Amino acid sequence: MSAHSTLSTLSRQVISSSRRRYTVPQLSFLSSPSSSRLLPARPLSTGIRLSARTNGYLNSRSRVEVESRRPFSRSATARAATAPALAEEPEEEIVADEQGTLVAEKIRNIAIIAHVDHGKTTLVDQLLRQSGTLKPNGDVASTSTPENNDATFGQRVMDSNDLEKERGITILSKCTSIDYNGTNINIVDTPGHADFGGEVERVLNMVDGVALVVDATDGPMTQTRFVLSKALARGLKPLVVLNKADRSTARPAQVESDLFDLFATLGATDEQADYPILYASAKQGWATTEAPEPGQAVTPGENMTPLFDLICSHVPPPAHLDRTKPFSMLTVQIESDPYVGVLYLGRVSSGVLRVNDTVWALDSNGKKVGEGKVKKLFGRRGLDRTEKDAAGAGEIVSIAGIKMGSGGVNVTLVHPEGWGEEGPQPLPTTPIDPPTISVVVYPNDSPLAGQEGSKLTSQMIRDRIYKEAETNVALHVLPGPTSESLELRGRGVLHLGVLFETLRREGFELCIGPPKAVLIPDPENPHGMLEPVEECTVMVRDEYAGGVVQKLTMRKGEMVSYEADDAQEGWVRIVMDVPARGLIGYMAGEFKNDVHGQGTINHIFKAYLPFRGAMDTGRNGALISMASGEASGYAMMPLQARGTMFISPQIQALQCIPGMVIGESSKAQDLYLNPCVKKQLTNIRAAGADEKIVLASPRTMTLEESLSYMADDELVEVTPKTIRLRKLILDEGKRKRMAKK
Ligand SMILES: Nc1nc2c(ncn2[C@@H]2O[C@H](COP(=O)(O)OP(=O)(O)OP(=O)(O)O)[C@@H](O)[C@H]2O)c(=O)[nH]1
Ligand SMILES: [Mg+2]
Repeated sequence: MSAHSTLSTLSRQVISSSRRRYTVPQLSFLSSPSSSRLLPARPLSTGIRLSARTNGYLNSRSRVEVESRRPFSRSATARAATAPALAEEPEEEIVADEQGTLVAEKIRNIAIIAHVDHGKTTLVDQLLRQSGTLKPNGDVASTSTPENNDATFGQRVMDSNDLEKERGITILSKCTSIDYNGTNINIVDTPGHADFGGEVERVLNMVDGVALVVDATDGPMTQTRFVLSKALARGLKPLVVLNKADRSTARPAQVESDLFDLFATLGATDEQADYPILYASAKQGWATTEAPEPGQAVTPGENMTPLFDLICSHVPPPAHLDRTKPFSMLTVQIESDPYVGVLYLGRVSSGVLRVNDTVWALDSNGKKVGEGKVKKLFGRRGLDRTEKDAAGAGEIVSIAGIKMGSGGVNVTLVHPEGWGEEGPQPLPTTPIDPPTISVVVYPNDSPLAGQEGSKLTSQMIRDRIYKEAETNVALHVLPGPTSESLELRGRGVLHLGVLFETLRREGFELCIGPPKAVLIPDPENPHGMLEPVEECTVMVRDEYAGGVVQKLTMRKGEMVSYEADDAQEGWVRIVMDVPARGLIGYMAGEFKNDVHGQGTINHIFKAYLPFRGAMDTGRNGALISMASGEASGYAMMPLQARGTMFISPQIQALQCIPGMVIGESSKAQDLYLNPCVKKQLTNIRAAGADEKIVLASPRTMTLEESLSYMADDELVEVTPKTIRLRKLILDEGKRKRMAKK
């Protein structure tokens, strides 16, 4: 395509709308015939002015004032339905300079950050819809209502991989791009779960601003603090969206005040603390700058226009990046495409990159780790990739054609020439927080190994895990205690659990040891160790608070504060410092039972503190199978009195092996049982009816729950179809001998 030469003859040129589009394969159903349109959006309906004044609540800070130039009069029902219609009006087009790159002043790069479930992905959905980037499935303009709007467009479209859809959470950061009145806005949706904090840290490299989303009921939570502290440390100026303002429980005044305190505690500069606030409902598709009267609900806005405008006015364009220097870019993510192979995603840091340019890859020490000719260059439009001929500093692009031996993330791509005597240098990378949890992974040595999976050897597991560590920045891989094993370190059980879940779907079989906290030597005490301690915030109904505090104290937790929650009557907010190893078992299952489903628990890494000694997790002995074969209801019925079962032949036919943990005993000692006895059949007909077999429902555990539950001498055996909790040493005699030593 000779677009580059054509473009160079013109001083200002509208990017060709006939440019080829590449659709990300798994999302191809979302592309539409008219999607080559570059700019949707109606002309600006509002103008934004930032001004500082007292906000009427507890703190004095800035507020955005919007002068509405076009009165909206539609009803609330029509509000979300207008999203597709917004795109039908005349477009203002994005302009490129004579090199074919986007003008830096017309680019905005922003990350959406927040605590888990505060509505980041839902917000990105609305921005995609209302900018006209995401087209509805079919012609729905006349039938669309807020109620069916999600079905029309697809819900949380950015959560695109299988695990994300299943769990309803974001795991990987993802980038999308929309055009709004001539401005190209690149939006990065980030995960909110503490275990995926590394993902947030790495994408902050790529943006010039952040939208901090805060739930208007919950207020700032642990992960709000974490992501905000990372953004502030990078000198970014956040804008704040108080989301879920539609809920009747919203308490914007209190949340605003808490948020201001948080900014102050985290040492925000005056400029950063002068953040603008929007009140929004991502679900209903509106944002407004109008602060509610004290004690009143937020008056719903019309649409997301105030947020679009605020992004354009508050986030600085990447104009500070020098386009006259040679090209350089730090890679942030690796993507793969069935047609063009591996793609490296990042924001161009300097210069201009064109197709066919030669590029070197440098690791963080400046060593050359790869090179190649740029085969393809892609920008983004919604969920699709769009091909480009050139990209200038500030643009977020994916590059195909570079070959690297290993690595791929945090690698600097540079033009080899033009750097003077020193030659090309790597771009600085910000170190991210170290992992706190470690597990050991072994190949599957069970008698049933190889029946379900196809990838069994330690070499296959090793290769795959090392490959994962190249892109999963918070994952560290070390040699394990045996030659066949590996030690994996991650941010939490969920972080590692998601990796194992991915592996088993790829056909791997492996055995995973119990998660342990990563201990480090104490510099002040040559015989002591330091362990990671987490600040744990529990919101719970007051009748269950005592039980939670007791359990966390047993796990060496120390009380920081205990106070009634302002938001909900009858609830308390407890903050305790608990060693990370104490939370492993508790968070997954026990907490849910203790609070009868009425509570939340969140944690954030606090510090490495002196080891607090052995702890009692209160787990009883195990019910261990001593036979192999399929478990039978006939055998299990009388065994139920011994404790809680983890398996039930009435729910799932499961092969047992000797040494498998089939339940938790009601006593402290382990018990050996035979769950596989079959009723002997004779040819003599019994006079009476057979005894009816009634089994209690078993306690079924997910992979992460099993990891959290397991004891030190146990393993979780993971195969594509089965998760089996078992003893490390399957043979009873050998295990007892080892225990005595
Ligand atoms: N009432 C109401 N619910 C909302 C709003 N925004 C999001 N939700 C709901 O909140 C839940 C979580 O939304 P997500 O968009 O997945 O939250 P997230 O921040 O992306 O979550 P993670 O990526 O897992 O951290 C979903 O059930 C949404 O429907 C809102 O404005 N109002
Ligand atoms: Mg999300």
